[in-house]
Parts: sequence; structure tokens; C-alpha cells
Amino acid sequence: MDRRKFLQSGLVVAGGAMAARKGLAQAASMPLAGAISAEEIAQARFPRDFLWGAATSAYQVEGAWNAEGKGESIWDHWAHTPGRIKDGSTGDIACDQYHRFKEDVELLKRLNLKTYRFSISWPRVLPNGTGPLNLKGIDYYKRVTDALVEAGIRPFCTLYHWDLPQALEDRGGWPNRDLASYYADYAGLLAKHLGDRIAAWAPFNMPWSFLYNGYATGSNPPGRASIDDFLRAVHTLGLAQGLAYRSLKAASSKATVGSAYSYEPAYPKTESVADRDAAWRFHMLNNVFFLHASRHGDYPRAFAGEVPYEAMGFRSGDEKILKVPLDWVGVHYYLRLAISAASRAAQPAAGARNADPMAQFHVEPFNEGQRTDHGFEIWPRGLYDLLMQISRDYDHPIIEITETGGVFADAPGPDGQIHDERRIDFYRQHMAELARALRDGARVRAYHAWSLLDNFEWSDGFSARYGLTWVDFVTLKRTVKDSGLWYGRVAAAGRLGV
Ligand code: IFM
Repeated sequence: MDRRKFLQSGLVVAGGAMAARKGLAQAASMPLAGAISAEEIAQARFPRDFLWGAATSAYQVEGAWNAEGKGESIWDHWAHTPGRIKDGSTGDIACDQYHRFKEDVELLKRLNLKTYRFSISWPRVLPNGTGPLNLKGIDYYKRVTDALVEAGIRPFCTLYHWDLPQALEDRGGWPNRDLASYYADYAGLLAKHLGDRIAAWAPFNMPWSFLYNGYATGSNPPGRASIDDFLRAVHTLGLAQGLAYRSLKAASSKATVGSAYSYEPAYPKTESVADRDAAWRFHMLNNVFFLHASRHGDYPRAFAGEVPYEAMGFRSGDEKILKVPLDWVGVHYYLRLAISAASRAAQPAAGARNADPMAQFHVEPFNEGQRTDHGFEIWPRGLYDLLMQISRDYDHPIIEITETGGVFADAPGPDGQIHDERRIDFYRQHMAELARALRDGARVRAYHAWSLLDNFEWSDGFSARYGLTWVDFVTLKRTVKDSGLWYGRVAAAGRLGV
């Protein structure tokens, strides 16, 4: 969307932030700041065909990191480097879904879920990223998807959830433009072998975020801190998204291709034009950058100065590759952020998103709502704002909520069960905001909780539990938490008052 319109609608967004601030006074006596009333929760209804589901990703749950011909990924490499992961763990075994997928499909069934968002590990299928196919890898995903289809669960496939084949990083990683066509070949191959079973494809999970962390700040693999690399990587990804869309569609007539973008609703810190302008720049870069590229065939003019097309390696004709009519928009929502203008002189601290030199904004969390055990502010209202904003700005697209969730550390009690009331409350409030957005016209058709299982939470290792299901990482035993049982009841009933 253009800047002028955002500044106008920014009144709504900024107004939301102000209302949120006002709401604070009431927060102390409520379970969650800004919480929806019990009455509204009791009345919340969802369409009969609404798809309730859960999400995971390959590196976080599969394990079997070098089994049956799988190649090394950048996350294997990173986690095997001492000091990279908080608790010293790795995804070598993770939840061992590679050997226990049938049990996990049973779990999904038990929770009455109708969609499972999982990702395919590129190096499991193509150990070197290009070249010979690992048939055992493809066969594994055939068995997983067969089991899902048989259980009446929609397989929703993310093609890339951060685990680049290390062999491709050794050839330059995402800043290497050639990766766009390697990736498109990989996408075509998946659609050729699995397109009879899978219709829902999301090329990337949180593209801006993994490129920023991997190439601009270096906090994630491959650990480079170079704005030049980052800018080139961004353009390779834009091309890869466009090319993959085409190869998926070419190989499978039933493919629907969307996205899984992460959105952090950007509320201006103050009502000043400078802060509202900064919030617009943040939104365009962090939230809708690749969605904008797919719609317009160019990149948003939200950088400091002109869009750095030359530094990105943009060539004439690329605009045609970028532009693709995505079938739906995937939305992750975890937290809202307060954005303010930063001076040109400011430099980012290593690993931080503050005073971003490309857009000169400061990013701060809000501290008004309660927090998850990971320290994220809980702000369900942000989901409503976001869904309405995307609906308004992008002509009411079909939306899939691809992730929401929180870390709550509740462990098994003396009865062996996990009474994670705070997670139930978290989901209940978010889903009530979703119901409100549906009522107000947002075309949301699915909700994926992050996550089906406690799993390997990247640099936090196993210390951050997001699951509806407790995983004992020694025995790998799964125990559905109270939140999972509650979520299953909601999925069966299509309402929150269960
Ligand atoms: O675990 C991650 C997931 O891989 C991507 N989205 C955010 C989740 C929680 O941090």
C-alpha cells in the first residue's frame, strides 16, 4: 500500500495503540490486558468448514539429521558448532518425527485437526541442493502425506523453513542469484512427486526474518553480518518466490500457492508524522515486502533513500519474475511492536533491529500486556488489527493463519498431566479476535497453532516450549497438554465456549 494511505489508515493503527494504552488501566484486574469479554468469547462462532490445525517445521521436529542419504543443512552445521545454541542441544533427534510420524498423525486426529502445516527438508530430498534426488527422502514425505490424507487431514507444505542445504551455502547462499533457479527446480520436483497428495504450498516461512537474521545481523545461520549480502539475498528470494510459484503450478494442476509471512503489527510510538512514517517503513519492509513484490513486480519504496536495486543485483526483466498472483496470504502473528523514527547517524547494535540503517526506525516491544515465558507481550488485539489491515490493503485476499502461539513452561504435575491454563487463555483470546475479524469481513479460512509439539526452538534449543503436546526429550514420549485437549474441543465444536 502507498505511504499516503497508510498514514491515513495509520490513524486507525495509532488509535489502536492509544486505545491499548488506555486499556492498560483496566488490565490489572483482567487475565490479559485488552482481553475480550467472557460474553464475546461465549458468542464466538466459526464456520463449519473452518480448518483448525497445527504447524511444525522439518528441522525442529524431524531429527534423523543424517539418516538415509540426507545432506547437511545450515542449521545442522550451526547447531553442531559449540556455543551457538543456548542449552547446547541440536536438532539431530529433535522430536524424532522421522521415525514417529504415524504417532503424530494420530495426535492430530485425536485433536480433531483438519490441517497440518509441516515443512520439507530440502537437503533430505536433494542432499546437495541440486543434482541427484534422494529417493528415500521423497519416499518419507510420501508416507507422511499418505498418512495425513488417510486421516482426513490436509497436508499443507512449506517448502523452505530455514534449513538450506549447506552445499548451497558453500556456493554463496541466498546472496547467490543462482539459488533462485535451484530453488525453483526443487519446488517443481516436489510438486511432481507429491503434487497428487498436496495442494497447499507455501514457498517460504518468514522470508524477511530469516534473511535478516542470517545475512544482516548474523544471529542465525549462516551467521553473516553484511548489508550487501542481505540485499542480494532479498532479491534472490523475491525471484525464487516468483519462479517457484510457476514451477509448482506447472507440475501440479491442483497446486495453490501462497506464502507464510511473519507480521508484527507496527504501531507508531507517538502520533508524530515521523513515527507514523517510520511505522509505515517497518510495515513495508518487515511485514509485506514479498507480498508487495508478488503484487507489483517491484519492491516497496520504504528504504532510506531510493530502493537499492543496483545493490540488490536487480536486472531488467526481473519485475516480470517477481509478479505472481498468489492464491492466498499466510499470516503469522506473535507480537506487536512500537516503531519510532531514528536518526540517519544511528547504527544498529550487533544482532539488533534497532536503528535499522536501511530504514531508520527504532523497534521496541510494548510492555503493557502480560508476557509469555519467553518474554513476548501477549496482545491478542494485534491479530484483529493485522487481519483487518491485510484485508483492507490487499483486496480481501483469502488468509491462512499459518502460526500463532506462545511459550508457557508448564510441566507435568504429580498427575502426569500438563495444566497449562495460560496457553488456553492465550489461544482463547486470539481466537476470539479472529472470530471478530471474520465477523467484520476478513476471509480467513484456517488457523494453525504453533506448535503441535514442543520442539527445537532454534537458538533456544529445547528451553522454549510452544507445544500443544508435551515432549519428553529423553524418552520422546508425547503427552497432550490441557491446551491441546481444549483446542481439540474447539476444533470439534467450532466455538470457544467449550
Ligand atoms: O519456532 C518458530 C518457527 O520456526 C517460526 N516462527 C516462530 C516460531 C516461534 O519462535
